[in-house]
Amino acid sequence: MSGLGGAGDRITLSGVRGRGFHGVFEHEKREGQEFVVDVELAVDLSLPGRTDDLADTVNYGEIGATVLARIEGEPFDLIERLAHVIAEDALRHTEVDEVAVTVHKPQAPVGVPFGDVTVRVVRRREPVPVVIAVGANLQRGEDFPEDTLMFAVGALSAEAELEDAHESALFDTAPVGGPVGQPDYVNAVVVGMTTLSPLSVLHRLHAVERSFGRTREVRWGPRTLDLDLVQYGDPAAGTDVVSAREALTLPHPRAHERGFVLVPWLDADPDAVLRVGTEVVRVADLVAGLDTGDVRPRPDPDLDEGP
Ligand code: A4P
Ligand code: MG
Repeated sequence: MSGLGGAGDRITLSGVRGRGFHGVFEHEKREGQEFVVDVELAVDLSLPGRTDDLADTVNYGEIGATVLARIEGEPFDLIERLAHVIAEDALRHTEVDEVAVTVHKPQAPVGVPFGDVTVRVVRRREPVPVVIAVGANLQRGEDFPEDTLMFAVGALSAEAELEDAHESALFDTAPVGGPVGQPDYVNAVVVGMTTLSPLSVLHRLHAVERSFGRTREVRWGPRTLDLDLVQYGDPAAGTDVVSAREALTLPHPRAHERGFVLVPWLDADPDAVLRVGTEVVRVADLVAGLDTGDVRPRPDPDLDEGP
């Protein structure tokens, strides 16, 4: 389980200190005093553990600099407010699932002899919509791609902690790119809400891929299961995350031109919108502008084919 209540990975930076002017009294705003801040971040550290690459984790130097800027910056009346804005800053990092911030004010005007006074806040992300594209074109043991797809869609909701998840119908689609002669794909799209960070969602998708026997050999090559994070957040509300990093590219850079993503997505959510560069575009409009002849709804095996 991730999150500060669970047993997941953590980055902790404690004792960041600086002079600030926070407090309700006039002399506090005028003379200032010392504030000390501890930050605890719930972050999935499995990827940087494997890659040894700073780009795959949260740089604690950046966290420290932001905390110090808040201590020394705009004066607030309450340390509750200072803790809150520091937590909000931390959650802007795409790796951070949850944060705990403790603000110490050891020279606070308490009126009695005391050791320290602290405020601790714990903040998680607000739920945001996510769009996940699912594709498969290889048989795995006894399971045909459509079976793998159905199982994977079932596993996704729990693994990526999706609320209100629902999925599109299945579509048979011609392969785009990759080696000549690879089999047709079965594709679907799952939409739901999550409080996980974007990077955690992607790691969870990789875990589901692995549990269905996915190996990475040929780019755009045939696969037992491919899960892509198409969009995180709502571009219409400005809560979507845009990222050009190799480890996390958002929105998915090719989604806007791919019938095998857009047609199932429209089926799952007729009002869907996608960020394309600086524009926010209706998925229905993108589909209308595409030749989608090679994306066909899969016949329902329970229905009679008719005469
Ligand atoms: N990565 C970074 N950002 C993301 C993101 N938002 N979603 C990283 C998913 N992965 C992301 O992905 C390559 C690397 O991108 C990973 O390290 C991941 O962490 P991959 O899944 O290993 O490789 P891939 O799927 O072969 O490449 P890519 O670029 O994701 O290909 P696409 O665009 O997913 O295309 N034709 C049909 N008809 N149906 C299909 O489903 N799929 C593909 C794959 C090609 N042709 C297809 C279909
Ligand atoms: Mg992929």
